[in-house]
Amino acid sequence: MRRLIENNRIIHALDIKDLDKALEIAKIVQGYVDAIKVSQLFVLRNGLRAISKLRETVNVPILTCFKTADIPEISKEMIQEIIDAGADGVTVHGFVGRDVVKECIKVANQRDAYVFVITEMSHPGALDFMQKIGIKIAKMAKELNARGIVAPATRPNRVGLYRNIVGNDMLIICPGVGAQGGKLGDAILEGANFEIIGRSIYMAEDPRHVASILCSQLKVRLEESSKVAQYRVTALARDT
Ligand code: NUP
Repeated sequence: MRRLIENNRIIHALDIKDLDKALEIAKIVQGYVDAIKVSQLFVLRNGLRAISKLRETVNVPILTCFKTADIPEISKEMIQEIIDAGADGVTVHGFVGRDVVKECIKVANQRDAYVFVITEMSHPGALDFMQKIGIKIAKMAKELNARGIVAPATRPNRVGLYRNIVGNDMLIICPGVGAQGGKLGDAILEGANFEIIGRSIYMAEDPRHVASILCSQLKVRLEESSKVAQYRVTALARDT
């Protein structure tokens, strides 16, 4: 399995219809992102084989977000199929409960793949039901030793709350930057490991250029804020 490395700290969500175009974009942006993520839509349109084709095209990990949410016996087989098709990581909904998440983690661990448990989604409707149970889901994910969670870049303050719950041993990946209104870097500054960006990159006229710009803007933002943080620490130290 390919490992996630915090280099550019961007995961590209490639929800594009045409497989050849998707492979082309994956190839040209891979130097600026740390993983490529595909959704169920990608497989519905292009077939399960498209995951391994994508994996053969790039060197970065391939994450899938099928948001598995069935009974344990079915969910675990779904996870198994997705990983066997070439995914380095999968997602499972947390709201379906402990038994499902536990089975999915077990199967993924046997194959050395990442499991991310979805806490609270990034769209406005997540406020209807999901947000109310998100913290409980994060606690469960930690207890079950999931590799990570998915949290909303559209609500960076929530990312901070989730980081406090899961501690530093778990990964937090955050969709919602760009097209959904999340600001580049906000989620990472609140404790996320990676931000997921889809349309802002693949719908651009020049996806490679946009990916490179986002990548350098994020680096600058993170460097500047660590300088600010250092400055504040020094300033506080002077006060004592
Ligand atoms: O809460 C979630 N929000 C979300 O947007 C969980 C997700 N998996 N996603 C996915 O992230 C969504 O399916 C899409 O693939 C990507 C965001 O893409 P974009 O809004 O940057 O185009």
